[in-house]
Amino acid sequence: METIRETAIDSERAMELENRYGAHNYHPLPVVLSKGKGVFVWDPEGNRYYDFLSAYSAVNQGHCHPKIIDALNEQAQKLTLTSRAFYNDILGQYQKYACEYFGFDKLLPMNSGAEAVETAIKLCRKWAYQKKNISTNDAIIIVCENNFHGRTTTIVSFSDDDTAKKEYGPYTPGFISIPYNDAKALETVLTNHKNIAGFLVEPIQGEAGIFVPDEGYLTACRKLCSDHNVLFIGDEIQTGIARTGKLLALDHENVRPDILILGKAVSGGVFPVSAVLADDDIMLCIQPGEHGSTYGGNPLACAVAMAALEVVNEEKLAENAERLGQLFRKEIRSRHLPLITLVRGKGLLNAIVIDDTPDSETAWNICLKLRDNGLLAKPTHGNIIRLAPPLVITEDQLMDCVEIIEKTLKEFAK
Ligand code: IF1
Repeated sequence: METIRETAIDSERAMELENRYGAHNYHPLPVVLSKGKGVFVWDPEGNRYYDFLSAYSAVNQGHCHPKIIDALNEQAQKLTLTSRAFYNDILGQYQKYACEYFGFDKLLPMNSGAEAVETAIKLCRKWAYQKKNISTNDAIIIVCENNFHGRTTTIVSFSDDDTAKKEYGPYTPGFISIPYNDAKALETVLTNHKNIAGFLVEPIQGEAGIFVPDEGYLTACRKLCSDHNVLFIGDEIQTGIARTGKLLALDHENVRPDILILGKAVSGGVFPVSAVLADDDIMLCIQPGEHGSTYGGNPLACAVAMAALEVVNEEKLAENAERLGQLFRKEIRSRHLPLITLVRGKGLLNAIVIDDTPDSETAWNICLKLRDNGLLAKPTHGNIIRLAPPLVITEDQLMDCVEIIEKTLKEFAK
């Protein structure tokens, strides 16, 4: 019988199949990955690369971390999915572990990050009608310009990125957009509108190009939300799970959100897992039958997520990200590399801004050369290259990558 899967196909065949049979909703860098371990990925021809994207910060624990894979394999032999029509023997244990881990009363389990963001929006609106007495269907949630919170129709409704938004109307109402990193702008909207339910914010704007707000911005927004009885909703899907040098990016300012949104590395890149955490007075605004999903809270996800979170503590990934992030930015800055106008970031979530226009091909072409030199990265918008390795990277590996970046930029600048 012909095997369904063509074993050991080469890169060319893999790209040919994807281009022929796959939707063209991405423009991947021309490299094919067939194996991953720790900070490394390999193509079918056996070429090894440092992964400096980490699947957009989903693989913080490193590719195929043995502890997480073991948890997956063990649970997969027992029970993978029950739906929430019944209890199962691991969901409550995971919810307890995660609630104590992040310091909240309850956890609502979902699968993708966008689903968790949608859940947070629904929860915030419910709270507004039940607890803040905003008239039904009049709740407003404030978002920031240049946000990225996912790609559902409602989420792109409040995006200002035309590529993510155009031709997906009609759009969901109930959102006001304000400038990022401007607490005064938040105060103005809170003062001039009475139906504000929540403020949804990324502690660092990822897709926008790793924009780190001024020190104190998040603290000021937290206070404004408390003063105006508005829920502070922290989207830590990309910045959470030790990526920025603390467990959560909000921890750098000791800001506690009313609703915490997690995804990506909460499962170490092994399985789609996302979560919304909040205290009882908010979380219990959703009653049985009012929200859910087939896979949300499945036993496989719970086993994987618990292992992934344990790895963060056991291997001190936040401390490693903090120390090596400082080293990375210092090394890149001190070498005054050609074509780099600046390097910015926090922990191991960094980006270099390339000295060319956003619509130029330069950043893309630099990424092609980085690939040839054994390091995978991809531009975010235009001339910004995100550099975010798994948090298990060692100092020697990081310095090796700094050398690759220097070599590549010098070659490119010739
Ligand atoms: C793509 C980047 C984009 C996110 C934040 C929610 C979500 C994401 C802060 C939704 C997802 C991913 C999506 C992926 C590329 C990547 C990304 F910022 F990380 F680079 F697009 F902006 N909140 N970010 O970053 O989570 O539903 O994807 O699980 O869509 O191309 P998701």
